[in-house]
Amino acid sequence: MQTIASICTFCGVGCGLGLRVEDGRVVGVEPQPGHPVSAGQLCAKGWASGFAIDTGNRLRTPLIKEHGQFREASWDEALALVASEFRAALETSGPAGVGVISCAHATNEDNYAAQKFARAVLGTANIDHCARICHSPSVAGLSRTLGSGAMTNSIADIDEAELILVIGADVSENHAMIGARMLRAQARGARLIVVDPRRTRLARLADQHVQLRVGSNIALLNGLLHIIFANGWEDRDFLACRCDNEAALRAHVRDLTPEIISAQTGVPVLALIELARAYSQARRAFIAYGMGITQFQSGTHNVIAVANLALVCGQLGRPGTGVNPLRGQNNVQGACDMGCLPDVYPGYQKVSDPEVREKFARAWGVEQPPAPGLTSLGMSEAALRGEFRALMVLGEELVVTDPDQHKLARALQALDFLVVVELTLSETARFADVVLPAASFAEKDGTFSNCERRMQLLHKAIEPPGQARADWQILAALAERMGYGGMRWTSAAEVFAEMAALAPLFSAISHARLAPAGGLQWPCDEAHPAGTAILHRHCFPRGRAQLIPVSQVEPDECPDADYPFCFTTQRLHFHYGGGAMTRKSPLLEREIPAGLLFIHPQDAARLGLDEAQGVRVASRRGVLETRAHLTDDVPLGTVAMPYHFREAPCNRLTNSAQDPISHMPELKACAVALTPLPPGQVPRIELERPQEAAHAGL
Ligand SMILES: Nc1nc2c(c(=O)[nH]1)N[C@H]1C(S)=C(S)[C@@H](COP(=O)(O)OP(=O)(O)OC[C@H]3O[C@@H](n4cnc5c(=O)[nH]c(N)nc54)[C@H](O)[C@@H]3O)O[C@H]1N2
Ligand SMILES: Nc1nc2c(c(=O)[nH]1)N[C@H]1C(S)=C(S)[C@@H](COP(=O)(O)OP(=O)(O)OC[C@H]3O[C@@H](n4cnc5c(=O)[nH]c(N)nc54)[C@H](O)[C@@H]3O)O[C@H]1N2
Ligand code: SF4
Ligand SMILES: [Mo]
Repeated sequence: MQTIASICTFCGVGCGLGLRVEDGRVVGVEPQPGHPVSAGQLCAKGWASGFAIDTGNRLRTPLIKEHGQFREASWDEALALVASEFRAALETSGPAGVGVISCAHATNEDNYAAQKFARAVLGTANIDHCARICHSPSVAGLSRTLGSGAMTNSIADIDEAELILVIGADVSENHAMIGARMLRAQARGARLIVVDPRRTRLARLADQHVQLRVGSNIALLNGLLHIIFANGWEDRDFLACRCDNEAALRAHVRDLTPEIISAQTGVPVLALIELARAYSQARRAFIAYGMGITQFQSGTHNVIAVANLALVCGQLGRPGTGVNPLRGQNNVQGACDMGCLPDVYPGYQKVSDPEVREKFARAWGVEQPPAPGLTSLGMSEAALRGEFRALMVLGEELVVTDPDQHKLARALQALDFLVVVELTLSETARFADVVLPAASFAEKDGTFSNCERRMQLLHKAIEPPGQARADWQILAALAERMGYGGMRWTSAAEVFAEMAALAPLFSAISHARLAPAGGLQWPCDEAHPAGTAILHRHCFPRGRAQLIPVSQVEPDECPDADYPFCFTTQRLHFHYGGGAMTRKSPLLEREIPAGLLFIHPQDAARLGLDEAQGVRVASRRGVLETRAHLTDDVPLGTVAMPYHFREAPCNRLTNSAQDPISHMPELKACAVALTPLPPGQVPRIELERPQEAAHAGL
């Protein structure tokens, strides 16, 4: 038996794994001792990684759909078909009518190849991935205020903090090893404050739980600034030396008294004052935030409001401080770093800059699209308008994870051609004309970037099942078919070297330098050969930081007489994303095997709804049935559902209203109506598949 060093394929913490291999199979998983992030530990999902790549239901050959049924095909036939369909779409509607959605579970090398395939082979700027519906507001908001959209500090900084402020993140469920670190820091004396409408496990253990109303983040953060300025608790030196626009921000919050803010947020005045004092007066205060900040139509402004608070209090650029967006997927930081976004090339070099376009045109030998492209939701909206024809999706379960499932299903139906590159026949793959089998993380070499900007090497432990290949190899083969010879790489290390030569942020990183375990944090270049643990120590990439006044925006859809409950969505520790990788594990599935609706016992009593009783949940966009779970962890008038269960797809209900800056949809708030099912009636499980519903015109 051999143990091969790898990195967990689930969340952005980036824990170090050892894959135990026997007879060409992964037979077990162990934590990497001494790993800089996980220090020899793993959460329940990490331990269950073997199931994520289980060969039981993995795709082994390409599939082509004929008369509504898939049949097996050779790589030769499948690639020829994909190439000819993309050519046909390009002829009819030009580069604007084709696009690629990349995969935040795949490696940096896969993601570099995906954006190069889009930009150099298809000649389109339409390239995006799930960061759109995750931390795109962080990229937009933090680049405007600080000049860089990633975590400013490192996970280890939690140990240095005197105060840890968690806003809109359920850390012990979703970034378990970071949650555990926060609790250890608290045990050593750090103060832990959680700002969340739900009483999460971490909130229950915190020194203060600030239970604000869903969607009232900006009101709360502006209210804290008012209190801080009114009491002279701001960091005057930091403001004077490092920030622009202080006067405008002061004027903006002058009238936002604690009484007004308390009425808007539902947080008592004294709790507001306690929080403002504790955060501003701590010597080192670390902010971590998540989807409770970003997944709103005001997502970018929510992020700006968080940055304003940290800047005004000078809680940046030092150990134990910072503004730290907890990136979600194991390699979502990397997919952004690699330029799988419609407005930036690898290393955040802007598409709108003619010199940058010229640089990539020269390097790749192909003229570059002149302007930023469509976002993922932009592509589906263009498909509904008949302006977008052919789409490649690499490992994203859009049908379960995008908002407004019926609308998304109609958009996929409206395409002339869909190719999905996946590990298994996912719900999204069922819509495809061609499905291509991808290698999982255990079956390829490459790198992942965790949420603290740490690039880490993973090693191929086993052969992929059947004819499956790494995403970059599939993209390179397709490029060749389409007459482009610029992707003839022979190894993942070679892909990485090409990328690093074009992206100054990563210029001193290579597979060889990453080989000793532990990884390197970018920026890592000639000036910082050992990487950078803390950003913005002496100055910001944009020089001085920009304070930007922002105002409270209510959710697009608020409860009313027809849809009287506020509906929000969340995650569960034992499941992941659309469920494709965790629901195969009997251990994880045993913990929570089905969808559920969390509702306050008083709301349930008013409706006559008992624990575990079936309930119909309807929004303006769709309806589903599931079971109620009564808990006062959710506030009165608000109900919550996890999004992992395709049989109870909460995204059938969610709203696709978007942030005008980042195009993030409002996944954290819409309005629903509830109707209890007769006692004893089992909720209708969604056996009907979304593509059949789309055919029926739903
Ligand atoms: N087990 C597990 N872990 C995961 C994932 C998974 O699917 N399963 N997914 C990964 C991914 S992709 C991501 S992005 C991360 C996400 O990790 P988190 O950011 O922790 O994700 P959520 O649980 O969706 O939302 C966080 C919290 O926001 C709160 N919230 C809702 N509305 C508001 C509001 O108006 N204000 C505030 N302050 N809070 C609000 C919710 O109650 C919830 O507790 O997790 C990663 N880790
Ligand atoms: N209502 C609601 N909806 C949400 C959210 C929410 O909080 N509420 N959160 C949103 C967020 S933050 C996110 S990030 C998205 C996540 O949305 P998705 O990215 O769609 O979710 P995952 O389930 O992580 O899907 C990943 C797919 O990648 C495949 N895969 C894994 N490794 C590889 C690989 O190496 N190559 C290829 N080709 N495929 C691979 C897996 O088989 C799986 O099907 O969901 C979003 N949707
Ligand atoms: S905390 Fe995240 S990276 Fe670490 S083992 Fe759990 S799922 Fe994997
Ligand atoms: Mo995410």
